[in-house]
Parts: sequence; structure tokens; C-alpha cells
Amino acid sequence: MRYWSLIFALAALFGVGAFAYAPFSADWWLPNPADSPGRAVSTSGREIDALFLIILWLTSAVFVGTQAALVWAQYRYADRLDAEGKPARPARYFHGSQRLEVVWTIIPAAILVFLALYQMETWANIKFRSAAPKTPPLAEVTGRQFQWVIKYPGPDGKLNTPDDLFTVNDLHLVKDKTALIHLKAADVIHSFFLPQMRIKQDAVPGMTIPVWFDCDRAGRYELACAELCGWGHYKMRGDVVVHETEAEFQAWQTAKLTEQGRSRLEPKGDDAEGGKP
Ligand SMILES: [Cu+2]
Repeated sequence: MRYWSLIFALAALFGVGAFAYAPFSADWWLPNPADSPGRAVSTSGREIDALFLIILWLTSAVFVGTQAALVWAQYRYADRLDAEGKPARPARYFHGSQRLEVVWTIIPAAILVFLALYQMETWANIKFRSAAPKTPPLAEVTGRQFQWVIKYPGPDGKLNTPDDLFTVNDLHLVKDKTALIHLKAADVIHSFFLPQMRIKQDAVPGMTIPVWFDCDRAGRYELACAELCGWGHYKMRGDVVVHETEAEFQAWQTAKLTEQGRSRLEPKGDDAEGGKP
């Protein structure tokens, strides 16, 4: 009995400790790159983190409040004995308090309504199709068992033309430039997950879903599948490479095209294929 209560106490202490530590060390529970401590690398990421913190503070207040009320009630209504060893007061029964019920229903409802309204703009900016950037897509990303197939428009800037560039699990973009992805699924539902940019979007067979995000720090990040999609789900990990400049990105693309032997499809004039003058 005593050991069990000790274990329960430790679990409670751990919970309280984690709760007290979390807001002051966000990198402990949010995936930020090592060279960007305490700060997400994308605009939407920072907005989402701010929402996370508001919810954390709100739940903190409720957590502390209810625990304090619990301790107070235990102390106040403890089973005390009088001098003769009999209960100091008889137990009292009552059928609840309607006023109390109303109060503790209205307060959480008001908090939920506040959160729902407060997060709406962030959600709209990240998810509403009307907010999608009116730019050509960076790439079409197709989830399939078990990889991310990525199709870039290539030098002509248009998808589904002969100069498209294909990669697998390798997404490249440019710093500070909003990247628009056309997300598809070839077989089952996958989920396009960029933890450092706080982007997560299901890829659904039969649909083309726009996903957009930016990144203000060049580097290599993670792309993962966040929907259990079969035995090889764990293999759906990719790299997201954020280039410092557009020129750097173009250089990578040209090198890839050459590597894949597609450069001959670039228009070179009359003598490109036939060798005639
Ligand atoms: Cu998957």
C-alpha cells in the first residue's frame, strides 16, 4: 500500500515538474533545429507555437486551480475524531448544487469558444484554400507505399512537361519563399508531416490538396509520414533541404537533371537531336 502510494506520488510529481518546466524550455518538447533555439523556422510554425503556449497557460491555470481545490477539500473535510474517538461530525448528504454545475459548465464552454475564435485566423492562413499562394507550385508530392515521390516542374516552371524533375524522399526549396505543394496519394492515406515547420496534412487518394509553408533558415529538415499506412510506414522519411538562394536551388536542379540524363530534353535549337545545322 505504502509503495503504491509512493509510486503514485512520483507520477504526480513528475507531471507537475514537466508542467512547470515546459513553458520555459520549448525546445524540450517542440522540434526546433539546434541552431534556432526556442523559435520555429516557419511563419505558420511560430503562430502555432504561440497557440500551443496559450493553451498550455490556460490548462495550467485550470490544473493548479483544481489541484488546490482538491487539497483544500481534503483538509477541510478530513475525517476528524472528537475526544471520545467518535467522528467529530456526522456525514452529510446533498443532491448537488445546480448553481455550481452551471458555473463549471459555462466557464469551460467560454474558454473553448474563445480558443475556437482565437485560432481561426491561424488555421485559415495555413489551411483555407482561399489563402493558398497564387504562385506556381514548387512541386507535386505523391505519397505511396512506401515513399514520397516528388515531381518538380523543371526549368519551364510547368508540371507534366518533359523537363519535369523527379526525386524520391528529397524535397528542395528556397529560404523565405513560400513553397506551394500539390499533395496527392497513390494508394492509401498518408500524411505529409514537416515537424520543424509544424505542417501536417493528410494525403488522400483521388484528391490534390494544396499545402504551403515557408522556412527562414537554410538547412536540412525532416519529412515524415504521420499516418500509419502499412508495414513500411517507418520508411517514409525524407529530407527537406532549404537552400539559401534561388540560384543555389537552380544549381541543384540543373545538376539533378544532368545526373538523370534529362538535360537533352532542354530546348537547344535545331541541332539538339538530329545533328543537322
Ligand atoms: Cu505513409
